[in-house]
Amino acid sequence: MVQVSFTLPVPHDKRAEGAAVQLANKMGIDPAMLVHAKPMSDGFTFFVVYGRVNHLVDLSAVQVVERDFPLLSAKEVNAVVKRRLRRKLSVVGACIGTDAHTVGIDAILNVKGIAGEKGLEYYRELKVTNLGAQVSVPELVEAARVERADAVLVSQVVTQRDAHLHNTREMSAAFREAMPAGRRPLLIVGGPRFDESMAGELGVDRIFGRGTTPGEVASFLVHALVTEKKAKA
Ligand code: B12
Repeated sequence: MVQVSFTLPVPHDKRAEGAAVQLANKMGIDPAMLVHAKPMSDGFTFFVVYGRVNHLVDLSAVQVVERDFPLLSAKEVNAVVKRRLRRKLSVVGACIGTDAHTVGIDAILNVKGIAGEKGLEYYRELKVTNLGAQVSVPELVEAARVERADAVLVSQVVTQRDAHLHNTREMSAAFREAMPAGRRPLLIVGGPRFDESMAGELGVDRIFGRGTTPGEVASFLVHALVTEKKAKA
């Protein structure tokens, strides 16, 4: 049984309710029950429809990016950085392009964090520079250079006309042009509508999606910059 909601460009009346059920049937919901209808503004109605769907899903065909690094506590992250890196790990974060949605990157970086977890500023061995909203790519590259960034964290929430993809490609190309391979910071992007499997295609090291916690990001930083790097050396 599923429940879906949508808005149709029709004024609210019995005919509109019938249209909502008809649409639900065409979506494969059968029988479909209209459980809520509300006029939104002139000529628009919001609907909630509940019913049975007869399609099957194939779980084995679903592809996801699994976490391939251990989840560490803040104490463990600090201990590994201190012992193995012997200096603070520098992180520079920003929303790039015209994007002003800072809540996501702030959730990861600011002390207050999210979902009961403190953000990266809380980690004693991490040095965080949060550039905020609408940062241009040249500004970001320059800040990364000045701060000797080990990692650059970029947030992209607006996806209209694939802005998040264009901006990410522009950002990764700019870092590749400005810095030689061994000196380039780890490039991480995040936002609710990214496809986490596109990292390679976009030229970044990792993509984090909806519901990411600061602890996951800190653990990945340690894995990629300390544990894995030492193993390769
Ligand atoms: C708050 C908000 C705003 C605020 C932003 C305030 C601020 N300082 O951030 C204001 C009012 C300014 C705003 C403006 C606009 N907004 Co707005 N906004 C929202 C809203 C309601 C919530 C976003 C949010 O804060 N989520 C909470 C955070 C915690 O979640 P998150 O961003 O997903 O972040 C998590 C993960 O994605 C991940 N993550 C995110 N970034 C990163 C980065 C890294 C490095 C990592 C590791 C992880 C990570 O970790 C976070 C924590 O788990 C959404 C709708 C919604 N409910 O999502 C619309 C929404 C994002 N906005 C939208 C739009 C269209 C706009 C405007 C264009 C509206 C307009 N016409 O003016 C403007 C654009 C302004 C601009 N220049 O960017 C659309 C975007 C559509 C799209 N997909 O392109 C949305 C989806 C609303 C909608 N349904 O249409 N908005």
